[in-house]
Amino acid sequence: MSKDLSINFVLIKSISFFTIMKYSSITLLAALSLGLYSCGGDLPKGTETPEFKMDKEASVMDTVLHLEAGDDMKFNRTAFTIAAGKEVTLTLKHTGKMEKNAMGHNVVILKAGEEVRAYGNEAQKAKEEDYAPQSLAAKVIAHTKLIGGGESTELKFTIAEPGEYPFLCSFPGHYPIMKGIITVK
Ligand SMILES: [Cu+2]
Repeated sequence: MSKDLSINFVLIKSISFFTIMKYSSITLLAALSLGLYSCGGDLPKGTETPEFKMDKEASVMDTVLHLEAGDDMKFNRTAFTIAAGKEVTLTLKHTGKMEKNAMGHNVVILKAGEEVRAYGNEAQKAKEEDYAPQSLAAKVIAHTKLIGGGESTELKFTIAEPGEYPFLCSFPGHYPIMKGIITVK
């Protein structure tokens, strides 16, 4: 604004030269405001390209599921969408410091229709099997091992049938908070 005012002031003295300056400053301002508009996300109609739409669609499917949980007993994500019949990798990282005995985490993926609560209630009794007992294996698609602070583990699995597959951490008392859904499409 002050730049414009000074230009206007000098205009009185030397009109012919500063008329050019003034016009170029208007052009600059117009360019700047156009730039601001496009940053604001209010794009004019017709500027959304087909490529952009394709990217949006592709990012909906997860191919690697990165899960993290710390001593705060929470998963960093609770919803994933994967493609039916395609192998995916799930990684689990324990970002906390507590030991496996006190704050262990795992990921158990249940079959569609199984309940986190029902599974978690039974599984948490099976300390000697790291809370993923063989007796409940029929309800499970796959599960990671149980890990403590600073550890990581990973798991590869494929789900053929579309549906909603619940997952949980089956360490005692964790499943009411540490749970989520993997949607298979
Ligand atoms: Cu846990």
